[in-house]
Amino acid sequence: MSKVTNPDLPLPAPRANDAQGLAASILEKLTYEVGKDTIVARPHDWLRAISLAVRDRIIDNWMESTRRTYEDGSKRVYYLSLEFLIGRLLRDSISNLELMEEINEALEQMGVSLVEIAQLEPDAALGNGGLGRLAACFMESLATVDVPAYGYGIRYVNGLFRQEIADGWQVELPENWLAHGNPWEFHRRESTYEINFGGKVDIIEEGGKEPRYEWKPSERMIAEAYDTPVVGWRAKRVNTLRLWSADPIDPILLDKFNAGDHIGALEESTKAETLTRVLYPADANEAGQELRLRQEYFFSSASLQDILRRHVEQFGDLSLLPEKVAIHMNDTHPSIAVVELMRLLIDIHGVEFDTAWDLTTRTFAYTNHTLLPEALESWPVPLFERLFPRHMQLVYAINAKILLSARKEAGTDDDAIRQISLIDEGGQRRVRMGNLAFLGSHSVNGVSALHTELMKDTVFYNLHRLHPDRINNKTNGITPRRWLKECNPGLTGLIRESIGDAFLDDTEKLQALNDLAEDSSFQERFAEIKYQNKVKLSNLVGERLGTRIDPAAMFDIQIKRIHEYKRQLLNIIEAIALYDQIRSHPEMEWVPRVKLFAGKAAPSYHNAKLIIKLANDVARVINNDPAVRGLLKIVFIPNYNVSTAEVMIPAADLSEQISTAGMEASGTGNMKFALNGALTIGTLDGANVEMRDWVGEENMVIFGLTAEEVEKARADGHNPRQIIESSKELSQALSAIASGVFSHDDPGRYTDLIGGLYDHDWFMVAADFDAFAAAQREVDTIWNDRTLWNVKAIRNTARMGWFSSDRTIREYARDIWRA
Ligand code: B1H
Repeated sequence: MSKVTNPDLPLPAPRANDAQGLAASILEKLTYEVGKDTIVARPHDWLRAISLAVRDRIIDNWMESTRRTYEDGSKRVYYLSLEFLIGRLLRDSISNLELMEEINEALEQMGVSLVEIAQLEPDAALGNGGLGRLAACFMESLATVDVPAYGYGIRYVNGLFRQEIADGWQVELPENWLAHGNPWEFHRRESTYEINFGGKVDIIEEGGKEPRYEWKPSERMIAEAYDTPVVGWRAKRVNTLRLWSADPIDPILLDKFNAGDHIGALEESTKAETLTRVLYPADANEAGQELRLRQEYFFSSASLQDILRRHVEQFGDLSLLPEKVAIHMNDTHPSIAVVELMRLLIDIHGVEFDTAWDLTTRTFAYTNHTLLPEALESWPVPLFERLFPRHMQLVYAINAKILLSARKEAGTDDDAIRQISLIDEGGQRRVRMGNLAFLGSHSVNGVSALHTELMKDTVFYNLHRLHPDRINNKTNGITPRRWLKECNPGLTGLIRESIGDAFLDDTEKLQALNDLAEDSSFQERFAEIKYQNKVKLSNLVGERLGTRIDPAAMFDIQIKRIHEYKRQLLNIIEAIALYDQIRSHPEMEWVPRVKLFAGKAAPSYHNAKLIIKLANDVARVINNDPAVRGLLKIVFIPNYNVSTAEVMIPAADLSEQISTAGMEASGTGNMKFALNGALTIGTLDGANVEMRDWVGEENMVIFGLTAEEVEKARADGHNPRQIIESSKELSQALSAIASGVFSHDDPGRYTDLIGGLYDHDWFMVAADFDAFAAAQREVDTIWNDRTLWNVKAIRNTARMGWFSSDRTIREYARDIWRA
C-alpha cells in the first residue's frame, strides 16, 4: 500500500493564474476536453471549458491541502448531511480563488461574457431549505477557516423539484441538474463499499466474554463516491464534498434475462438507482417512508466505512478514533450512523460493547434543527427490524444500558424512563432517532440561543436532566462570500472603498461602517446601490412574469419554504387589509410597496399549496385594480432557489421574518437580508432575537407575541374568534377571503383555511394580526424619512458581521470537534 504521500514524487507545478495563462487553459479545455472548435462552440461548451480550467486551479490547492492533513496527522471533521444546497459553483470558485479579474480579461479576449455563461450553470439543489443551505455555507467556511473536513451526503440524480405556477397553483416538475454533466465532480470508481439490508442475524460464537453475531443480509448494493472539491476564501484550503451514488452488484441478472424475464433481469439495477434518485421534498415535516430510511442508512454506512478505512490506514489504532475523527450529524437524518458505528466496531473489528459505546459517543456530535413534533423522526420497530435486524439488536442493547444507569439517578421516575427510552412504547412501537442521536453524542447543539433553551425545556427535557452538560448553542451563520461579496458586488465595492478590505477576512470589521451611517454622501451611495439592485430584480420579474414593478417603491420580501408556522398567510392577510385601507382612503399618502413572495411547498402539504394559490389569487385582483395602481403590487416568483435568492436579497428594503415565536429554530435568510442592508420586520423568534441584540432594537421592527406568551395562550386556550371579531380590519379581510372575493371561480376554496383561524389559530395569525399591521405602518413612517431609513439600513450591514458562518464554524471547532 503506497497510498500515503510519496516524497519522491512532488506535486506538479501549479497552473498559471494570469489572464494569458487562463485564456490558454480555457481554449485547451474547449478543444481537448469538450472537443469543440471555437467556431462551433455553444454557450454550454464554454461553460464546461471555463469550469474545467477553474477546476484545475482548485485542484492545485486541493492536493496540497490533502497532503498537509496527512502529514500533520490532524484531526478530521466529517459532516454527515442528507442535504447540501450548494447552488452554482462557478462564480463562487472564481471569487474564492481571487481570479475574477483575470478570468474576465481572458474571456474578453475571446469575446465571451462570463455573466451570460455563468447563468447557464444549473443550481445544484440537493437540499430543501435552511438546513441544506447551512450545510453548504459550513462546507465553504470549514475550508476558509482551515479545518480539514469532508462533507458526506447523497448524489441525488434529481434534486428538489422545479416549481411552476399554473393558474396560481404549484406544479412540481422533475429537476435535472446533471443533464449537461457535472464538471465539478470526480467519480471515484475505486472508492466503493457494500451496503446491506434485510436478512437475519446468526450467533457465531457463544463461548467468549460477549457472544459474537453475524448479519446475513438478503439485499446488497454498492455505494460509489463522487468528490467535489470545496474551495475556501482566498483558497487557503480545499476540502472534499463526497456524495454517494447507489449501484447494483450485478447490473443485469443474466440467468433471468436468458430465461426471457427482461424486466426481472434489471430488478437490482432499478432498486439501486431508485435509492439515490430523488431528494425527499420535506422541509421540517414528515418524510417517513421506507425509502427514506434506506437512504439514511445507505449514506451513513458508506461514510462510516470510508472514515474507518481512512483512519485505520493512517493511524492503525481504533482507540484513537475520538482523537482523530469528529463525526457530525446534521439533524437526526444520519443518526442510524450511531448504531452502524457500533456494529462495525463490534462485529467487524471485534471491539467489546462498552468500549465501542465509549468510542462512539466520544466521536459523534449532533445538531438539532427543529422542535416541530411532525419533524422528529421515529421509525416503526417492525420496519427497522426487517431492514436492519442486527441494528435492532444493538438498539435494544444500548437502550438496556442507558435505562439501567438512568434508573440509578435520583428523580428518574417511570415517566422519565418512558421519555428517555430509545423505543416509544405508546401505541405502535417506534425507534426514536432524536433520543438515539442525543445519547450517541457527546455534544448536542441547537442553532440559536432561544431554540437551544427551548430544547432543554421541551423535547429533550429528561435527557437534558440526565446529561446537563451535553446541550450547547451554536447560533447559525451564513457565508459572507456568497451572501455579500458575490451577490452584491456594488455594495461590496462601496464598502471596500470606504473602510478598506479587512472585512473580507473578518466580517466583524464591518462595524467600521457605523462611523459612516450619518454621512449623507455615503447614505446616498448606499441607497443608489440598493436602487440598482432593485432595477435588476425588476428586470427579472418583468422577464419571468411580465409584471412591471417600480424600483422606487418599497420592496417588501418574504422568501422561504411555505409553511404555516412561517406565516405567509399573515403577510397576505395584512396585504388585503392594506388594500382595503387604500381603497377607502385614497386621499391619504400611502407608501408605494411591492410585496414579493417566493418559496416551495412540500407536495403533500395541502394548506401550504393553498397559501401559494391564495397569494396568486390576491395578486391577480390587486394588481388589476386601478384604485391601487402604483401603490400596491403583489408578486409571487416561481421556483425559488439559491440563484433567485442571490438576486432578491440584495434588492430588499424590508425582510419579512414573521414566524410564530418559538417555532423557527433559527432562520438564516433573516441574516442574509440584514447583511445586505434590509430592515427586518419580525417576531422574537429564532436568531431574530440575537440579531436584535447585535443591530439594536431601534434598527429593526419587532412585533407580536413572545415564545412564552404563545405557550401561555395555547395552554390557556385562547379565543381567536373573539380576537378576530374585535379587529375590524382583520375580520373584513378574512370575510373577503372566505366569501370568495379572490376566488370567484371557486368561492369556497378558502373556507377551511380561514375557518381554522377562527377555530384554533394554532399559529397565532389572528392573535398577532393587529401588532403586525401596526408594525407595518411603523415601517411606512420610517420609509417616509429616507435619511432615517438609510441610517438604519447601514447600521444593519455594519452590525451583522458576527453572523458569518466562519464564526459559527470556529465555535464548533473549538467547543465540539476540538479540531
Ligand atoms: C430546518 C429542517 C428539516 N429544521 C426535516 N428542520 C427535513 C427537517 O427532509 N426532512 O425530513 C428537512 C429539513 N430544516 C431548518 O434548519 C430550520 O427550520 C431553520 O430555522 C434553520 O435556520 C435551518 C438551519 O439550522
